[in-house]
Amino acid sequence: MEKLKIGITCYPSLGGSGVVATELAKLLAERGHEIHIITSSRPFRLNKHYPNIFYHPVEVSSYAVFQYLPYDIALANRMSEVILKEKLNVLHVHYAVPHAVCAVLAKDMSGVDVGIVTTLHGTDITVLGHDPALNGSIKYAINKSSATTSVSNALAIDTMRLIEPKKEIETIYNFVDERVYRKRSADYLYDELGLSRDEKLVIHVSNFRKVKRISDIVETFHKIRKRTKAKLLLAGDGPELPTAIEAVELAGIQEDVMFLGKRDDLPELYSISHLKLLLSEQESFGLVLLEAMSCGVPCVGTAIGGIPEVIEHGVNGYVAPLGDTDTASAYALRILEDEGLHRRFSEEAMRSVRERFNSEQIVDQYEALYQKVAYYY
Ligand code: GMT
Repeated sequence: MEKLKIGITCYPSLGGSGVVATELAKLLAERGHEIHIITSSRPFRLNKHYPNIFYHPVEVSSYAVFQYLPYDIALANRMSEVILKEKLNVLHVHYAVPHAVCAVLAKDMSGVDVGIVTTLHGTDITVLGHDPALNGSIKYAINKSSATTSVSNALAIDTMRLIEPKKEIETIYNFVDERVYRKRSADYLYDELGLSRDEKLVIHVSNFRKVKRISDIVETFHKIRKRTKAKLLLAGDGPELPTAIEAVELAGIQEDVMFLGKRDDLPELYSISHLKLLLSEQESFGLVLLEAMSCGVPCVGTAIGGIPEVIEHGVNGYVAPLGDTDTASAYALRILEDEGLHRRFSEEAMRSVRERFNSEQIVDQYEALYQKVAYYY
């Protein structure tokens, strides 16, 4: 395929959409495309020099007259400069607000018919799509994009229902770098964290926001703990951390819950974990599920949003109704107490990542889309 010049914009420091955008940038660069990252700061996963990847920071000046800094205008301005200076063929923006709206403005400003690909990630539709102050601009940006993708079928359906765009939305699933997220030896963690080999390790990783329903995680674990020797590893940080600490204290299970904070060694943590819990009330995909599955960890999640597209119920994990911690803990115990089932689910989880969420195939899908919408000078 012809090598392209691709602009990528995402949130650089928060969440899975930035992670997916940055990992996509790296894999496209490895394939020889020239990638131009246009963001407010360097994405945290772009932590060293990568050949073929160039970074264009967006800077906004502060003036007394501004009540709010006009970041969106500065972003559109920068995008339009990069389109013209670098002769971009495609601009791929992750998360509709404000990135897709800015891309449309930037294209207009540049006067160049650059292809715009918008990828919807979740709350840009499921939360912001309900906001009357924003949903008109989201619809406009989708209609003006050359192509719009969504990270799950569930999110594509939600978008059609909520936003009613004129354009079709193609699902392109998220992926992980399988070279990083793979099962590996991490026995040193037992000593480092003071864990014992005869207990089951249940892990939850998130940004500890309300949608993650941390109290359900603690309640489910408490029910697991009543039946089997286990520890809950909580990795990540966010506004609901105090709620989690309170729930753990209330349940009196402080000895069995470890608050690990933000971690750089997730593949190692997954490699020693037996089960992952993700009991969110909203989740368009659940990238953390894929990261765990890629390391061979079976998952129990809620049957909402895109989670049932990632966890194949009864094949590599289970999905339980939202808020039903009895069912979630029963499924968890079934996996933890049956070694044969655990082994089968673990192998199926890794197979699923290899076959259904294979990074090579997913990058192929994005490349095919770019080829359809690219503008050639
Ligand atoms: O809105 C958020 O929760 C943050 C957003 C992000 O930027 O990480 O998460 C969404 O995008 C991820 C990557 O596609 C998905 O894995 C998450 O499921 C999705 N979050 C929600 O839908 C709540």
